[in-house]
Amino acid sequence: MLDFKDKNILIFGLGVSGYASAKFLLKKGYSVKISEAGSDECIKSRINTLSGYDVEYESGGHTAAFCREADISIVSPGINVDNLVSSGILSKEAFVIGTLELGFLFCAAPIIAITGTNGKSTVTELIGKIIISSGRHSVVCGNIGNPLIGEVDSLTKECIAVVEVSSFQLETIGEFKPYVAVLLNVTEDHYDRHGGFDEYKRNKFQVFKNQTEDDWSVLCSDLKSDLIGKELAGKTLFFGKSEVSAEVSGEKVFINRGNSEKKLIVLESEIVLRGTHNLVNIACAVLVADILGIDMSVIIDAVKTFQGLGHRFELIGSFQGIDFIDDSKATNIDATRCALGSLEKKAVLVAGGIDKGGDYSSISGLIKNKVKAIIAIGEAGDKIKGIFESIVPVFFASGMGDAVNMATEKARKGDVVILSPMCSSFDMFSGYKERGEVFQREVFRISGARVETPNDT
Ligand code: UMA
Ligand code: ADP
Repeated sequence: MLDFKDKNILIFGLGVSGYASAKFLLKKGYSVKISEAGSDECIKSRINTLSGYDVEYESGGHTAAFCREADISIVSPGINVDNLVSSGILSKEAFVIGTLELGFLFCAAPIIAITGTNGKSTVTELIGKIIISSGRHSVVCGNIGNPLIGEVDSLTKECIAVVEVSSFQLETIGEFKPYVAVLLNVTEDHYDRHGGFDEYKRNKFQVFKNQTEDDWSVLCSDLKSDLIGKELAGKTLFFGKSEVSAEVSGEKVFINRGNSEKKLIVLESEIVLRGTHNLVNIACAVLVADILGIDMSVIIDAVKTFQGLGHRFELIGSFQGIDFIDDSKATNIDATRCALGSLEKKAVLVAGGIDKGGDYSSISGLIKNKVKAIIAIGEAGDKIKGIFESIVPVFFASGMGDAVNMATEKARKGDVVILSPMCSSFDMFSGYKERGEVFQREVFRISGARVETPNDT
């Protein structure tokens, strides 16, 4: 394993993962410097908390003078290493790992890594829930919010780390080797960081890169063709629509592994999650749990009681016969494609934010069939209008309050108002969570009272 002793370690970024990395290494007595581009109150308070340790830092920007002498650079996932090199902050030869790799190097527990464009958090949470229900200790972490390095102190080899892994994190792995690696799907996203689809897809397959025959590689059947002519080193299983180990057929999920007979696991009507994409997510989680040897009755119970996560195709209630759905976490086009595809009613779609470079016109057919009007918000508003205005009326809204007012005005009894933005949120909000919360607050405001929630009888 990489030796950190007597090395000059430099951490780039004092966000959630950089801060957790700094605390971990400093507690272990390693020599750490921190370089951070920002200098807001949160950064100041983090630096203050670390002031009891012997730590050097620079904030408000990265400088070559401060950064160049490092033996090991640990980079937060939001920072593009190529930019650090092209701006002369790091030399081409610098030894760089990401904060995920750091977590892996110190993690005693076997890792289940879940990556993909969409569904990562849902599948990560569900697998975590199933493992806990089986009585084993499991921690859910990674891109979902709490970095692996912040959890490793509590992880023994008897536990299981269920880690959501992003494409940004996969850029800076070295030895990262999950016992089970899952690739859910690869569709357009993050072109602003990864250049194009081929590069983005190559990056996603990195999750399998260090696996050996003792490990398991689990992929969606749509990705079978990507394996033609090459084999993964791990034992490879597929989930998805046909001839797979965990199969979605109509509204049913089956498991179909080894010598056992194909077995029905669950019907769509028995679960809380909605939409075919969630049946596929469930098939994936069931397959991983089966690999771990968890009793099928425990798996089925956990799946049936899984409530899903907020802001993901979440029905928040109905007002004047109009359903309001918060799908704020739909930060790319495919997530919105799945949301619209799952709707049986006509929709007024609230969309926009920061454009990530995908091809919106790929969902023109769905927009035509399912959407009666689009309320465009944020920086991508113009682009969205340009692409869809020949198909449906598109209106600009100045903010979320305005958007909810306009959407409710355009919708009629029996319709759906759905926030499914296809874009990231940082032009208007601190993240998808705040965007969803503001949407929900505005829905409650216009309803003048509590809307009927799905739990009302
Ligand atoms: N910074 C610099 N230099 C730069 C750019 C940023 O110093 O050139 C600083 C910022 O000022 C800030 C810090 O770096 O203080 C932020 O670091 P970061 O962007 O890597 O974010 P963290 O707070 O460490 O959170 C990261 C993930 N963020 C990203 O990948 C952008 C979180 O995923 C993750 O939950 C967390 O680690 C714990 O593992 C967020 C995310 O948006 C939710 N992920 C993307 C996604 O899901 O689409 C990939
Ligand atoms: P991630 O962590 O990959 O962003 P989430 O589970 O948070 O995934 O869901 C993000 C968005 O993607 C939500 O809008 C959700 O409805 C949608 N989604 C969930 N699973 C899938 C899937 N398998 N395929 C496409 N979209 C999905």
